[in-house]
Amino acid sequence: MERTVVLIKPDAVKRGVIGEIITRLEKEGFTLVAAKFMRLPEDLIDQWYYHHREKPFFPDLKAFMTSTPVMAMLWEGKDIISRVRAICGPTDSKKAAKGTIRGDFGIDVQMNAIHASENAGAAKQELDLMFHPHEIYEY
Ligand code: IDP
Ligand code: MG
Repeated sequence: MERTVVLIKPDAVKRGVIGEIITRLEKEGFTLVAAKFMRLPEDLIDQWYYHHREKPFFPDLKAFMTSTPVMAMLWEGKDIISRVRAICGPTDSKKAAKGTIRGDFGIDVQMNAIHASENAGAAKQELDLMFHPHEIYEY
């Protein structure tokens, strides 16, 4: 079964919609297999967003991502990577349709409520960065 890494980002944590976002994933029929509420270390963010390290917005993104703990989760389901990306909506919350997670809970292009792995390679890398094998529930 396919797995994807989801982070509920600091803007959504501050707004108190962790539960609502988890409910949406549960209603899709996906299974939660690992979770932790934690403040991300800076070196983890450097690896997570390695492809953005030269962008002008990177220092700001890093400050945002460490401003509160995030809810880091591993979810499992059929075709889950593309299905979660679809219910997330596009990166810019202002362009995201109502009914998508970013459309309903995001604020702008940076504060967009949620991270979801982009493809299978990213999902594997993010899983390895975020979770130890003993933190993952095997049904
Ligand atoms: P994604 O999260 O939709 O995959 P990416 O392009 O991979 O989008 O960017 C990672 C994260 O970096 C975004 O979710 C957002 O928080 C932040 N970000 C992306 N582009 C911008 C920008 O132009 N300004 C500020 N933050 C950005
Ligand atoms: Mg991305």
